[in-house]
Amino acid sequence: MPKLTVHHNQTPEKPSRRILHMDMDAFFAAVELRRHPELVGKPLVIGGRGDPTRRGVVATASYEARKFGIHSAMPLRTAHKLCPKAVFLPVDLKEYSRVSKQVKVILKEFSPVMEDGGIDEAYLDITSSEESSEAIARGIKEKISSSLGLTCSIGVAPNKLLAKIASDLEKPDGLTIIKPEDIALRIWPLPVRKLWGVGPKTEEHLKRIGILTVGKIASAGLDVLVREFGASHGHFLHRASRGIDDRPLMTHWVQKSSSRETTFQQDTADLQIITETLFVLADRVTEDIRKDGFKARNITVKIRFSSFETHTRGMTLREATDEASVVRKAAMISLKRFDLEKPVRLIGIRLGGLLNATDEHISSSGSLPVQLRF
Ligand code: TTP
Ligand code: MG
Repeated sequence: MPKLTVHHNQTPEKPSRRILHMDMDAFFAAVELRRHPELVGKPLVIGGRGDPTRRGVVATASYEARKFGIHSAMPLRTAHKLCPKAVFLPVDLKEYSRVSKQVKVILKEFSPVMEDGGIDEAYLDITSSEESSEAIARGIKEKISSSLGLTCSIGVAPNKLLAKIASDLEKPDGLTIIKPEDIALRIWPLPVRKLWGVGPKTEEHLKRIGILTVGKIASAGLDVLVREFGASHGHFLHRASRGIDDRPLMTHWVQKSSSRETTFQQDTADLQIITETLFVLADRVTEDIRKDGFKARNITVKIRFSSFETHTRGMTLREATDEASVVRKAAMISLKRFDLEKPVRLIGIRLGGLLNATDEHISSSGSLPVQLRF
């Protein structure tokens, strides 16, 4: 264990916070198990179309399947090789989103200050609650279990960084409370990757200079970290490894864009298939923004070729729109600007420059594209 002192009072003017992080256990798999109870206890893999002979990656795997080395982002085919007896199911995002919303409603009953961290996780600020952190965490776990039949893991700590690490420490069905004085014992022995902001590249770099644990970063010295990683990332690593994180909870996200994409079952150079697929995606993404009450000004088409080379072409409309016909037209103009000689692996469309459709200055559009981009 490195010898150093943690200064808990880096920001004495700020009273200490209690931040709770909740993350659902094997979320997609757990939701599937509710409607397929006969699969409980069996290795279960959720991904793509649920067919390991077709292209696709693992979205998640039940804890039983993880014992075979199966994990998120692994090709389904590899997962099947590792565990041929595993059951494979397709991804049903609609169902998981529905359950996700129910989870968030429950969380908000415990504190109105919530940051939505994604489909299966969220942060709550419980600083002003009279109840103990443990009582709140138990209350949330009980409510999620009794009303949704699902388990989650919770971490409570003085900030988001530590709360997120804490919720992961005793998964599944975990409850971990981290106080500043626990940092040396619970955080420093962890591998560097557990630290938010340390990706594979930083991990590799740290390894090269002999740093494998969070504690080693903490004892490395700011000058070394700045020399190796530059001022910004160096300071970040120095602070994060000491458990310092002043980031506030982001309770309101402003949606900036919405997108849809799909990978072809087989790479294709057939313009008709490409165009039809693009139109389906255009209709869907338009429906997405319309449901959320937005109109879009920027339309961008993305194409990944079989070589994995990826290009985008896009345009800006004079007026924002939520009409599928206008989006299709703009998508078609963008598509024509690609050099489509190589087979296409993936096609996607993004609607950006989103404006609230109820804004007065946005009139209903049927507008023609005015400005080409890229
Ligand atoms: P995670 O919370 O990372 O994973 P998990 O909930 O399945 O398992 P854990 O108990 O370790 O928290 O992600 C939440 C969901 O997001 C997961 O169920 C599926 C989806 N997901 C993907 O689709 N692709 C990915 O690469 C990852 C990491 C997650
Ligand atoms: Mg999870």
